[in-house]
Amino acid sequence: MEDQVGWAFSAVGTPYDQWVATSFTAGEVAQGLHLPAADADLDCVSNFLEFALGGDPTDPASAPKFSVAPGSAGSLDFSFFRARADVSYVVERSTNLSGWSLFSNNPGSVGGVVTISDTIVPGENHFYRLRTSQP
Ligand SMILES: [Ca+2]
Repeated sequence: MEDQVGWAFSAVGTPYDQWVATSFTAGEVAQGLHLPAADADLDCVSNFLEFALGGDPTDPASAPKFSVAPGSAGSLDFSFFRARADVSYVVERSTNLSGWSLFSNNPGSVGGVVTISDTIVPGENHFYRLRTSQP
């Protein structure tokens, strides 16, 4: 006769924790390379932004997944890959890098490239930033 006792469990945590489990080795986690503000592959994109934009945090060739480029006549296109349903994406715009205003809140669809167009105003600077957070 033989008795067996076993346990089955799965890791429970935030979606970021689950992403860490599939993106980093135990050795990398032990070194703290998995932390949201860290930049494990030294591509100047934080791990959390890699998570939000669908990047590979251990491959510097996978970034960046956002851009600003001329659009149709008289416009400028700001684009990024919206990878996650559980992340808030807020695009802000500034004309002077000190005062920022909301330009778009969670635009586009999850799993696709989001492009936001802005009208070019002659003689006016436009700066954009993407703020990502997890509720
Ligand atoms: Ca990175």
